[in-house]
Amino acid sequence: MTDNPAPTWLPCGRHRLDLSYPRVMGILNVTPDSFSDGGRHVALDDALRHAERMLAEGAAIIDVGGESTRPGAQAITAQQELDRVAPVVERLVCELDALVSVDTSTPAVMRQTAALGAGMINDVRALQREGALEAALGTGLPVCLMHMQGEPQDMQQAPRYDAPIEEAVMDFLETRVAACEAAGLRRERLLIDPGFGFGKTVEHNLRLLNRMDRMTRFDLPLLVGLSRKSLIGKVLGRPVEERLPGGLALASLAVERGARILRVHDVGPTMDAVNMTWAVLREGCEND
Ligand code: 7PJ
Repeated sequence: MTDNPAPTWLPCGRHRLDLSYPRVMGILNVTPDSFSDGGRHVALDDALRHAERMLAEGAAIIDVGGESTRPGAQAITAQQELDRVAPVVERLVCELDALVSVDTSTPAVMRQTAALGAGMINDVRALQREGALEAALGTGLPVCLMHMQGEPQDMQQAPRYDAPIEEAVMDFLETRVAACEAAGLRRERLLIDPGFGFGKTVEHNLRLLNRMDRMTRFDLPLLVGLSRKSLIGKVLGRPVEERLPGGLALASLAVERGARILRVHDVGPTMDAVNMTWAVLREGCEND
């Protein structure tokens, strides 16, 4: 098994996240469609119910995202993003006492959701937007730094790298971790994510997962998002609603390669896959 000496406890606002074993992060998308006009309150209640179910199934974190980062997605304003995300964060914190992570690159969203009780920042742009580093620093919350090449609008248009993909990703993350530390963000507050599907071909994604054990040299908690992604569709020829078995295989491999947080849509099945994988890895470890 991959020994990952990353810190065991991560302080996340009012919560402390135990990372001595792999944890599951449930995805809660607050998309524009679900928040149109009169459906707003219904959609908010639906989102809360979905989060409640993911928590009951064992999710340690609920990741709330208001800006679509899917390939080809269009940009939205900070206010639009805040209007989508803030009411959900507030209710998740107050009504469910959930550990909420906010999937955002927007400084104002980081600041305001932290004030509402969010416990983690998940930034697919690794705090590269203007003012994001300072905003994240001001919240005192842990931040997940993800690798992405390009922007969602164009990242999947023939992505290519001059170095082997795992080297390119690790170089980028090393640079971002250094920039964060230079700005005063403590290393104990950082997590890293190779960013599967973000400016990467199927071959890049497969190779990156296969060599992901190398990323444990950062001694930082490793977060991965593979759930329902198009690499599963492309390898298996499955539409998005039939990608769970493929996703569970990837989740299991990711845990073996050192992942400590799995960002997924299907919390219950992923818990079983992860816990089963961990039982085997831990047994091997204890008998050494
Ligand atoms: C990821 C994410 C990921 C992190 C999305 C999708 C696209 N955040 N946000 N890692 N993916 N940290 O879920 O298909 O892989 S949105």
